[in-house]
Amino acid sequence: MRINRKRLEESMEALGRIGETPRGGLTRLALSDEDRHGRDLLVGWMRGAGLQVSVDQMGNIFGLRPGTEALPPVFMGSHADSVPTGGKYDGQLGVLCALEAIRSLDDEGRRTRHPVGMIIFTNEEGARFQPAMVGSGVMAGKIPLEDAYNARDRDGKRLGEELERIGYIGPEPCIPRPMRAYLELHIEQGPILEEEQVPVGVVEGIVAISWSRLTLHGVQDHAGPTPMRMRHDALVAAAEVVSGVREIPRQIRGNMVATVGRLDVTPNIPNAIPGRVTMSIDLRDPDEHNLSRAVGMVDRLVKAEARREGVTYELEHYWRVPRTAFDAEVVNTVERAAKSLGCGHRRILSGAGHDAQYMAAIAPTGMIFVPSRAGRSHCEEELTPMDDVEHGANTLLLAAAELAGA
Ligand code: HGY
Ligand code: MN
Ligand code: MN
Repeated sequence: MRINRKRLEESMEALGRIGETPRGGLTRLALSDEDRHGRDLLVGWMRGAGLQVSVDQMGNIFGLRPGTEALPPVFMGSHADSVPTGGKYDGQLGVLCALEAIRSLDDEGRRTRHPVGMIIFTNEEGARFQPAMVGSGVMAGKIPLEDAYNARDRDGKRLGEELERIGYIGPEPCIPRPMRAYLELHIEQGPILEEEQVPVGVVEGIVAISWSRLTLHGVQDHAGPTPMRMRHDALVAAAEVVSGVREIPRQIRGNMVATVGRLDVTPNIPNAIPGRVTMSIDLRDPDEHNLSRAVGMVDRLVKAEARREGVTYELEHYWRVPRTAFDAEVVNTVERAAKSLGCGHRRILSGAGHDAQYMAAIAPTGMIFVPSRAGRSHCEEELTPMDDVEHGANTLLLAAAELAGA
């Protein structure tokens, strides 16, 4: 049993055109018009494949192919939203490979004991509305639905209203549901598989993640007449914090990563001393204890730099996802599927968060990685060669078929 490579490639091209950037990347932000357009296209394909389609309160979209017995389904899934000027593989590849696996079961006339389904999760990226992985987080009971609805984007738009606006607030409760297993195919977004020339990553788990939001309040003033001795410059304090955050992984050693990806300056003009700066702080480590130590180091760093510059601040560690281990039986099933295809494979830990991280809290979960060209992702250069996509998709098909009792 194999997937239909040509049909998969055509679906990738068609979906990839929705939100395509001039440089061939993708901007399809959660709950934007492009996201609605992509969702509509996917729902049309899911219905065309004979799936029973439903939508829950968070806009997560479910498609179900009946089994021969009324057993908990095997779900495959991922997300269809992207980061700004991102790539055409992050998330959408997993959704399309899930659909292709289901279509291939039909082509082969295969019945499965367990129903087989697919899920498209809302707002996995956390680019427009923070935090990330919100659709799966609410479903896993880790993020309250009201908190998700109250998240606001840069323009102050509320997630709940945007979900209403695009017509994807569904009637189904966004709560855990019985699952035989959850499987997610995703690009590695790092360099390991390509460096080792291995097409399939058998993902054993995901690192722990912490997101913080820092607001520094200085004294907005004129850039000319204000003597240096009088200044309380929020951007100078922020610059020290950015450098200090970059130093933390070196001090912690191990495999920590730290990123300040977002920085907003007010009033952000040449001739005013910045009065306010907000910034994001993203810390990740396979080791929970190291991550907690690093969060403490951020607290001390911000306190010291604020005092030095004479500014005040609010620092909120608002999102924490624990180091996640996937289900051994599912991981072994993925490995056996890759082996049966004769594909090179290796076990690997994910440095990126995924909806599977929350699904692991409510169902036996595993992931399949395919290589990223030069390890690049969250950029328009994101690419996975079609041969690798095919190996990954076939691994997904065989693993899902085995778990579903084909
Ligand atoms: O942040 C992440 O790791 C994912 O891309 N949302
Ligand atoms: Mn992703
Ligand atoms: Mn991503």
